[in-house]
Amino acid sequence: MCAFAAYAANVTKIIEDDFENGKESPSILGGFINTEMAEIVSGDKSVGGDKALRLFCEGKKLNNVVKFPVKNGAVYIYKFDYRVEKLTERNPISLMLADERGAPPKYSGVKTVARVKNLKLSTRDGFKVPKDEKKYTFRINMTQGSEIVIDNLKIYEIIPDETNSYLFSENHDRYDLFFDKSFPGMYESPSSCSFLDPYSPVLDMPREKFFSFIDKWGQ
Ligand SMILES: [Ca+2]
Repeated sequence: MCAFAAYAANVTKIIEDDFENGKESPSILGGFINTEMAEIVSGDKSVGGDKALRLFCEGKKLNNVVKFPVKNGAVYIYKFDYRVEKLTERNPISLMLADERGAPPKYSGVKTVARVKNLKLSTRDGFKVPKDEKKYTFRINMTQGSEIVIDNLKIYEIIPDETNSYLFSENHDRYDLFFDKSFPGMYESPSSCSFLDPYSPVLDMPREKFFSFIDKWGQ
């Protein structure tokens, strides 16, 4: 018997992979990984557990290692552990939404990892897909000459609904501090993808409950 209320927010697990199943790992079987640029490594080469995924890009023009279609208006949150093994003058990988031409939507940004070698680190962030008519993909791109081992890759999709859509403003200039009407004056809102947990109870909170300190005069 469950003592808690049923979880209602519209969250889908796209990938949750520790790569311990090797070539049978869900993200490889699911076709999310371009296996020409990826291989399973184990033992000392791993980042967590016995196995992890090494991504490399050796002189190939095509550098797109992860790509899947995303839904307009949805939010995608990713997390993973990593260790950079080979660095160039650029960031080893970049994560982005891309339109059909491969360009990021306005103000969506391109996320990277730390340019630090041989240290186990973690990252988390995400994107809001514009609510327009274009088709977008979520991509992880490799820089030529780079190598990185990743593990515990998690990507979640949140479809904002009538309860929680106030938490997710459209992409905007981060210096336009009054664009986000729910959180005016803040560079990062409490639902920023860099800290939001996809199973946070905040996603089940209507605006009136979240802003319980705001009285009927809006003060
Ligand atoms: Ca692992």
